[in-house]
Amino acid sequence: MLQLIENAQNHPDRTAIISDGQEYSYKALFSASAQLASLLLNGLSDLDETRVAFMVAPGFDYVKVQWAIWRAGGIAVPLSLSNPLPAQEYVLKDADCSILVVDDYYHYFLEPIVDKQKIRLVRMADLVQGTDQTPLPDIAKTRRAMIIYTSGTTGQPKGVVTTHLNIESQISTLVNAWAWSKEDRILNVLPLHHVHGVINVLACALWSGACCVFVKKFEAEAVLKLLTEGEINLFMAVPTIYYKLINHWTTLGVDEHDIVKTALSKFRLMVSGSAALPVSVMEQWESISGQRLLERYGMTEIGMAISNPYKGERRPGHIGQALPGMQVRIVNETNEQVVAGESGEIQVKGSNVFREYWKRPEATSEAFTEDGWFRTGDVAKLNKGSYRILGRMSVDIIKSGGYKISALEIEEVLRTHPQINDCAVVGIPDPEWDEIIGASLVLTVPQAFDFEVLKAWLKERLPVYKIPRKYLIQKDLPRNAMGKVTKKELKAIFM
Ligand code: MCA
Ligand code: AMP
Repeated sequence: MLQLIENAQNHPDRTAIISDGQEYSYKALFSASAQLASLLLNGLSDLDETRVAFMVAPGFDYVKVQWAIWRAGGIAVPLSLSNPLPAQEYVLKDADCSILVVDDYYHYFLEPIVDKQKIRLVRMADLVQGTDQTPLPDIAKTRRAMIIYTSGTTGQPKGVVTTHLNIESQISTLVNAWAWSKEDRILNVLPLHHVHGVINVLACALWSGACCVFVKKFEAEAVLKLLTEGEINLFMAVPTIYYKLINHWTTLGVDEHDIVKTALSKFRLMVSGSAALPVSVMEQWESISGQRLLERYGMTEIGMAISNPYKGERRPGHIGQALPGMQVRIVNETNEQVVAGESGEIQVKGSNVFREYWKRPEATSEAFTEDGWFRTGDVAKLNKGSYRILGRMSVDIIKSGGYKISALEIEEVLRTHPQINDCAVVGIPDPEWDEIIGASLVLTVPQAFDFEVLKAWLKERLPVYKIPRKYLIQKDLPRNAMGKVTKKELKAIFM
């Protein structure tokens, strides 16, 4: 049996999940996921790595579906809750999903594309109490477990495939490094189609017999209130979320400041990651909450690789040391390891590292060196025993609100607009979002152009965080002698 699910049997009566104001025990999760697994199997003995997409709101039902897919032998493909239809369609098609599980709310949203995909639709409402439970298959841990879509230096997002072994390794690394225990109670505010929310928060909690409390969506006022109620002792978020919480805190009075500080200083741990944590945010948060944030570094393909220590110095502007079991090296352009203090690409090895990009053998082999190191594309240096991120190798990778975004993907969409002749997209530094997206446009008829109309047009094609926030109309894009757009120059114009 998978370790995560076996662990659940050690504490059947503990509360696993709190969502929509209701508490659900591990026993309830165990039995509800077995029932749903039977329904997914639909008479088969094993789903044999069938891709099962699911679009279910954060909460008990989400976890029930994830566990059911794994217990039935399928590959879990969590869909973003904010992607517009074309982006959902892309994932369903790219991952060759043959089953789609939806709750009623998302059913109506996805309905227009379900028929086209010839996919078996399972609605949560179809699961009536008392559904017969069939025997569930034994799952070898080397089997594929999950596909998470991530953007890269290719136009379209790629599916990152992890096995059960990868996932178990990613979880146990963090459970040990950050001293998780069954007494922990974490608040999840992160989307559940990315490693940060799925592994670091949810899976680590459930592996440990701890409790995961869900809110449907991040909202600074409500979240700060929940954090101060004394029920939660662990929190993990992207820097943008800490920035937004700090902003909200500034609107409160002195009495409320005292309440916040008293409550938050009792937390066991608060973690930041997915993007660089500005030193100013770390310092402000420490003075507000008494918590020195633990910054760590990871990636969809590798889980977490580098972390500041749980006990010991958490250095501002630094991501810490390699986590136990992870090998980390910094290499130069010729792929030779550099000495401490010199900068280069972070490369990583270890059982956390993913198996492949789904159906992309070339991209998979390009992502690894000949001797098996994963190339992260991030540039760092080792500074007095702690890694410090310096940036990314590709100017086409943008990080905004913790999301990784491909400039090329946005450019491809923009170029399909009838009034756009050419375009280039860059990330512009921003204190709240890390970067915001800037688009430089060469238009057919500049006079007749309306940005609000363009934004509405983009909203139907891209998730909200991929929509450019700044636009520049240019006669021509800046190019070098080879005709390549010089994005550094473009960035400078925006800034
Ligand atoms: C939304 N808005 C933005 C952006 N996103 N503006 C600029 N840049 C953006 N990226 C605007 C909207 O247009 C809207 O504007 C307003 O902000 C509110 O939009 P909403 O969608 O409600 O935003 P939000 O809910 O406040 O989102 C902020 C967020 C979210 C909570 C920080 O972005 C988030 O959940 N990020 C986490 C992503 C994550 O988990 N990444 C992990 C992947 P208006 O009001 O004008 O309409 S990385 C990973 O997993 C690796 C392994 C790792 O290391 O962790
Ligand atoms: P994703 O592909 O969405 O999993 O995002 C992974 C990327 O997030 C990494 O390659 C880094 O560029 C970035 N990242 C994650 N954690 C940190 C951090 N602590 N500091 C700077 N960048 C980070």
